[in-house]
Amino acid sequence: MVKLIHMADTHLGYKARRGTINKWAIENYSKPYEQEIYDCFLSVMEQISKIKDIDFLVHCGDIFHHPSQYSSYPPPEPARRILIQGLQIFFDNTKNQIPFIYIEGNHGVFRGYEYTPLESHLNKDQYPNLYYFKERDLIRAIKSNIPLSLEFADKKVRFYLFPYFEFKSFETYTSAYNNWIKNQQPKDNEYINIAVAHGSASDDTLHSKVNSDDFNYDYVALGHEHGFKQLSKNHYYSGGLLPLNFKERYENQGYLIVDINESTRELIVKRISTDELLKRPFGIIDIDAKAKYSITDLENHILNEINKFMGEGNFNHQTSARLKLNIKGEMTFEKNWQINEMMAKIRRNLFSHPDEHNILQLIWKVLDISETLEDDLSTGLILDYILEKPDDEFKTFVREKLSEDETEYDIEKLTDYGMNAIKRALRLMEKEKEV
Ligand SMILES: [Mn+2]
Repeated sequence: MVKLIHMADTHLGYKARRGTINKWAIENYSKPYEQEIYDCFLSVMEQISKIKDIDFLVHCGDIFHHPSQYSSYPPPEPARRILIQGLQIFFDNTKNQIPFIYIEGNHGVFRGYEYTPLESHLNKDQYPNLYYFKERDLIRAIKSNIPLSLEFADKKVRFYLFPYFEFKSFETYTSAYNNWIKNQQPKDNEYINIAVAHGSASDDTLHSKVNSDDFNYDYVALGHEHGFKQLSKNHYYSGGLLPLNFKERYENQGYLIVDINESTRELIVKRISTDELLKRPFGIIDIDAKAKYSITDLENHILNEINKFMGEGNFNHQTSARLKLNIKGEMTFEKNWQINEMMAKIRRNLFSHPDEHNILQLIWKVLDISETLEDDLSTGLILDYILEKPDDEFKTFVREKLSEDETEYDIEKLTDYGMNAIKRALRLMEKEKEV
């Protein structure tokens, strides 16, 4: 048996920022939920390093949360220290005998730089059994048309590495990648062949050869999707260690212990759940904003719901609740406005009396049930942000500009493009708000 531990997407340094109380964070180095991820990571490293007969630890990317697409800050100092501590625990307990294989994901890398926080923020050369692969290694392999792989002759195990690669942003490399990837096809069955990748078919960041059974890998260890997922007989996402945001609340987090039989290549995959370590309520509450409710009725109803999470009446950073209210109903512009005002007031009152409750985060979303999801992005949302009749106003603008220029273009088509650009930008903004 070859035994490997598969983990991914730890996102050290992630902070729940939006609508959180500053209590505890002010007098401490980290924020409450940020600290919870650190604690969880350290206990997982402790656990893993004590599992009997493990051969490899594989981490499929995003060990740091920062920098990311939305923030160019380096990992916060506690994140750096915790990673060093975690590595120390692992290598000490395994007496430096077990390889730790890490590939970069899309988080925790400086965009446009050759070095990464793993190099600038810790001394990776200090760990002789840490194997590290980044985008630059991938590009070098592509350019020289050689495999990006790692062989352990003593154990007869071979890893094929696929650090994160954004095909959309590097179109010039895409065809080169397509040519190169044949190098990543296992050359024999004598070795156990394992692919390690950060990416997902859902956002076009996982190559079809890795996503399929074409190359006959014995196991494919995946990162980037934050919940446990089995894609096929031997393709697995381990998920991260804790849900980061409300979207991830009902996905399963943890790590995997994978046993591979040398002769039959049969897999035994055991999931160790870590999301159960969450000691705090982390809930999405649906609020029905009935048409007959006055704003006071609604406020009382909401206070009732929040009261269920008030706890013992004293803020505790380890057990305080993270709450999101989805307030649904038929909305007028005025009602939407009133609800936002009311919620801001409720949160302000709550957070100015930290001795009376145990709530860490309170956020909300107002949903107009008369709009479909599609409409929500085209008219509803644009209306909230910018214009009353975006299509018409945009068309008028385009027409004016074109007549000034005395050029002839297809106004309908240009309006279409413009609207698409706005929708795309809004989708990004909405996505950013979620994390
Ligand atoms: Mn990722």
